[in-house]
Amino acid sequence: TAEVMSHVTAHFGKSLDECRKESGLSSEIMEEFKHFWSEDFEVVHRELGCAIICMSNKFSLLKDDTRMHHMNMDDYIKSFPKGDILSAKMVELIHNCEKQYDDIKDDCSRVVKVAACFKVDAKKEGIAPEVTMIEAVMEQY
Ligand code: BOM
Repeated sequence: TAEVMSHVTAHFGKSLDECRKESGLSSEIMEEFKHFWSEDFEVVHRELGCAIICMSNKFSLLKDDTRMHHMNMDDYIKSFPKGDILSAKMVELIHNCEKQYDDIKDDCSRVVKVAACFKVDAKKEGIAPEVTMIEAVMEQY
């Protein structure tokens, strides 16, 4: 659900600062990670893909081939309140997006495409949070 996704985003987003330098993601492109879900934020910058890789690595969410580690992602989502009702759907959506962009060799470019696809599909599924929902839980992390 969107509520659970707000918790995952609030926690995951905290690692952005640690990844800014190595990813080259400026605050002009993305001020805070919560804006990922904003209606008028476009998920297009290669640097955002690099940042998502760096952030995911903090939580061991990727395999050596820079694709999602299904079991670790499942465990990570389940660590949040009611995470068990989101985990399978989220892993499915991300994996479905990965399959669509598997031919892109550059890891950062591929991951930003996967992330954009995931944003669209999460909205379709009604599990995309509003930025205000993320703000409401951010202080818990
Ligand atoms: O193939 C690489 C898979 C990358 C997985 C991450 C995709 C989604 C990242 C953008 C959205 C984040 C929102 C919440 C935290 C997800 C872990």
